[in-house]
Amino acid sequence: DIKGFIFDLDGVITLTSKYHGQAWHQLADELGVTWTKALADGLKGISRMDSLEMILKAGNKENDYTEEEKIRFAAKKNDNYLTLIGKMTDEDILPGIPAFLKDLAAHNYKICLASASKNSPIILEKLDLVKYFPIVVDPSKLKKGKPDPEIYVRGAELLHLKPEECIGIEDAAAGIQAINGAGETSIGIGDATELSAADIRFARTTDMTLVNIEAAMKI
Ligand code: B16
Ligand code: MG
Repeated sequence: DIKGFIFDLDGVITLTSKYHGQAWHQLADELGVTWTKALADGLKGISRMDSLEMILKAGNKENDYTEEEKIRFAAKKNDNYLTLIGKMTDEDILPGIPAFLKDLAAHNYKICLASASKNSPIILEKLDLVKYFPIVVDPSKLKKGKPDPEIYVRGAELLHLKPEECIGIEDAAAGIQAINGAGETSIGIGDATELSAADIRFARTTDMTLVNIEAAMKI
């Protein structure tokens, strides 16, 4: 039986990717790395330092900087990002998500957040969603980022549930891979081709309702 839902943040609850993109784009320009849509898409779900490595690699610059310089670049990106997300409000929650969370809580499902973002507590506060997410996986305590299953394994542990009792919700291929690897049921939100590995897929957040999930699987 399904007893818990483990949520990704960016692309599922809100669209922070545009702000991540803007902040990384600015840094890429400063480093002389050509910014492309493929690069922006590839960064979804990937940790901050892994994102920086990807950008440097795209510009053949992965060996050009010391670890110290890389940490400085990532900190600079994050400063820009924090400025960009500073104006977020509950209007930035994706459509259908507040109703879905309310429905889950009304049915006593356990809920937690499994975002790679170290900024997710700030974002949950800005979106006024802390009441639904008293439990948040701390990504700084994990050894590996998505697509490694660790973050979803940890999410189930924090909910005191077995993986098979959990549904994970993701918008990125790396995230679906992490959920599947953890032995949980995966819901993908978005493009069918990108999310072909998802157990259940919805084109948009408004389609993700308990009724539709029940129709896709018996819970
Ligand atoms: P931060 P998610 C991820 O969030 C983003 O998709 C990814 O682009 C970002 O680099 C990562 O969080 C780390 O974020 O720099 O704020 O710690 O999709 O796992 O909710
Ligand atoms: Mg995501």
